[in-house]
Amino acid sequence: TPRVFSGIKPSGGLTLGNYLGAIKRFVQMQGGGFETIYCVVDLHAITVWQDPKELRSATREVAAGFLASGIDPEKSILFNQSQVSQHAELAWIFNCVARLGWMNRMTQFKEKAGKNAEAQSLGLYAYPSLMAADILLYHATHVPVGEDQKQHVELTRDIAAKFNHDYKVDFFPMAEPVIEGPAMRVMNLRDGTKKMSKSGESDMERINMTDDADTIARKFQKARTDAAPLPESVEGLDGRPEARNLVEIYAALADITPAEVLARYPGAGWGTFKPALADLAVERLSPISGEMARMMADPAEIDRILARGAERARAIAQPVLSRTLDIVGMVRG
Ligand code: AQP
Repeated sequence: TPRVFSGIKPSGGLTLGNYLGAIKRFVQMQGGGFETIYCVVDLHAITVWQDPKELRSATREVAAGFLASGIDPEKSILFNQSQVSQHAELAWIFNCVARLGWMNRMTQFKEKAGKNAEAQSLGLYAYPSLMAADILLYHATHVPVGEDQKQHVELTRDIAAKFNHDYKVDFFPMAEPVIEGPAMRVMNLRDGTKKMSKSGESDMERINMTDDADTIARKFQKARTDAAPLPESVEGLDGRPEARNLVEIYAALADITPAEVLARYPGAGWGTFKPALADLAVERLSPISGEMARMMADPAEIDRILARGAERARAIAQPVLSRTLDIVGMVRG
């Protein structure tokens, strides 16, 4: 059976971007003829500074977000990365396969590092190599990700191909990025040209999965837009990134197309559309945030689920790592 792997970094609380761009599709893939493995990638989170207490809490919050959105720990394997040490071990091998030139082309590093690349951790630079290990450790064939992660999945294919070529084996499969649907890139509410991020500066630029109804309404109300009303057709959204973003968020939440959203609100002004969007968001998110709050009140249950998931993950990962070490020529007793 085809195998899905994907992960989310506990570098803060979950956003609407993580939900629409990732978790919602993870849930759809579960039981859809795939074996599904989902990971809270805590080793990736520490590539930038994380306060230990906040990291622990964010790890549990992301896990609760998965579970509350419909990830069933019986149907999927759900765990946090650091409990399966094989990820870090395989990443080291891949650090020796990947080329510096490949890493230098990664746009996410350039965006995150900005002008200050010299001050970044070595881990942030090597991030894509750990991500390749995450995927290839399970011989995953399908990797559902947002548009922004596509380049990293392509690098994973390059690493797999070079490993297979150098060691003259046909061992690691070529993983496919799975990118589809509207609102795959949810943008910042204050600047429609930037993506909505967990770690963005201002809380007003994102919807957090734990925001209450009033906060969600206020954030959409204050979301930046131009003054023009909604256009008649989707072509009319060209050159209007903030308007496009709000229409696409509505579409993704309602499971309809952006054209259908515009047909539902012909020529509407923001005074009409923003409250409608806020109501829809609250309707869709509040059952999830309610369940997340319930789970977070008893983190022992979350920890048990993650530990059990890690045990199942190791059962797949260890044979793949052992075989890799054999191929590379490591002596093992
Ligand atoms: N704004 C977004 N729109 C659509 N998809 C998104 N994803 C993240 N933001 C958006 C998708 O969520 C998954 C998990 O992402 P991640 O947490 O591993 O890393 P990220 O993409 O770097 O997420 P953030 O929120 O921007 O975190 P920070 O601020 O810490 O860097 C991925 O599939 C991603 O595409």
